[in-house]
Amino acid sequence: MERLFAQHACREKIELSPMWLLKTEDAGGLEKPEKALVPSVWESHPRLRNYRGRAAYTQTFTGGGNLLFRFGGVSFRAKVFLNDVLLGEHMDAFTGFSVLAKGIEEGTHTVRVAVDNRFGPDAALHVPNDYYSYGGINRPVTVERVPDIFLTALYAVPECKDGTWQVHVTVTGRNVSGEDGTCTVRLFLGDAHWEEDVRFPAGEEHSVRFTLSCPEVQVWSPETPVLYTIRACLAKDGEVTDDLIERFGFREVRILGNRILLNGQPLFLRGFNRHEELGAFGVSVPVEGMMRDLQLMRELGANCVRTCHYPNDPRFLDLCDELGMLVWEESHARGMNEEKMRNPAFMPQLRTSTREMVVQHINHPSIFIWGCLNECADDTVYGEACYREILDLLRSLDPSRPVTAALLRRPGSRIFDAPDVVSINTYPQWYHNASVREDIDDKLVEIRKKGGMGKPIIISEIGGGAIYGFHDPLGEAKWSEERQATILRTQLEAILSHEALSGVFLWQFADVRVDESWAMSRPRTMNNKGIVDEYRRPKAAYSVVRELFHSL
Ligand code: ADA
Repeated sequence: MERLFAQHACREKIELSPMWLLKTEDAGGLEKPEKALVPSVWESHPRLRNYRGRAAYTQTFTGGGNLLFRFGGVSFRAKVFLNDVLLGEHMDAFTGFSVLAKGIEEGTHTVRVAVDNRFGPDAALHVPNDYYSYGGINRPVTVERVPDIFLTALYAVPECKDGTWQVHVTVTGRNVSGEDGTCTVRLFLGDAHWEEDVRFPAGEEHSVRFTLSCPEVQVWSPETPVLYTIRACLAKDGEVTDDLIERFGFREVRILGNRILLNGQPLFLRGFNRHEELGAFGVSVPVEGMMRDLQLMRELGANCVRTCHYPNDPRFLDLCDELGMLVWEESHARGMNEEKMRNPAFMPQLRTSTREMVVQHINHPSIFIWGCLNECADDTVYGEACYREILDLLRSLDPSRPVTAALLRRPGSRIFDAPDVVSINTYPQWYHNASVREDIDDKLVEIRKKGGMGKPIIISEIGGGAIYGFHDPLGEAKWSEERQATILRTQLEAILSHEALSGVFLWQFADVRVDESWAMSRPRTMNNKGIVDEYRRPKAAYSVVRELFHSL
């Protein structure tokens, strides 16, 4: 199941067995090929827990025609072969991609995915980091049989104009034949339908736009997460040849002065930073685990989640749409200094991650803000230019949502004027001993002085660590559950009573694995700042957060 709803009513899907054959190629791997479930990361295999290298996943299936292979995510270099012919490649674990095999004869075929999670200069975003870069096919794979002209995207962006809702729809089709072709594009939304004859030039992708007026709709909100289904069809000589189904919601996010408005009402964000990771499953989180995380967050009184530091599985976003959980989604990049940002591969890969995130996730009503470039070199001239470019790219890809970036906790940022919402990561009481109120007030002075005056401000990270099960009778020792609970209480009380702030994302929801190079400052080679551990066992801070989030 790659989504929580069917994306096609008429396109033929070729069922692949979830059981693939995995063969590793480097030291520390398997001696013999073994069966492996897809999706999953190879680190979930007890012998591959620390394997960093190359591997191949193979699978046979029966089918033919134009075959579209869609990958939700491969961590983190992928090359896809059909019967040993290279179809395409992709870099980065956190966005989907597809490859097409044209005019394949009916029969039994072998698909092979060569995966590589070794670090290297060609991988500018996947670097040894304060989270783990896993190996494997981490999100679902589908194979579909498509006609020569088929649908590749359906965007539905709602707008409330003079009190009336409309939705701007873009339907994109691709013609993979050698000749221009004309199809009827039909759109269905509720009881209404629209259609237009469209010419698709040979060998190209072509889009057509509709603005649909929707006078009577139910608005999506965290309390009433009402979703609408829209279906686009292609028809030829009266017969439907392809279709694509998407879900969206009618809701509006606006910035008014220093407040973020959702459907005209000011938002106060109470949320968590959540890495896409669950215990031994690593970054390949089963959908049941995603749902449970969201249930825990709701139980804790949260209304939002930040997908630090990369785009998430669309199934997680589907669940957020369903449950009314607001999402800050950000493209991939964490903690890059100027040297890393100057890697020639950095900006091209970041642009791709940003573009793929927005075009793949634009329909999710739960996403209320786009983010980028967590704690990179926003205090240097070069870094500033990168931030400005990516924030502008986000705006140009989707003018309907505000943009932000979680900035360094040290002073000197050059870009407080650039985002629509200013977001700050700070760890008073954990990394430094300042009073929380004074620490935040100092930062507010700096933000206002340097171009952020009048904008909404969010604390995008704050927290402290605890090792699950480590108790200090005096409650004073760092890494004890008691000390973490005290720190979070002090931090949250200061933030929740601060009139100038628009919300907080606690760092972090659950403990996560980190790269070994971080081990000396990260006991257990984990980032232990979760209020639950990697298996979601609550620490003492859990009930503190629940009490304070619910007190609002
Ligand atoms: C930063 C960073 C996080 C994490 C955190 C921490 O704010 O954005 O990814 O590393 O610090 O735990 O120190």
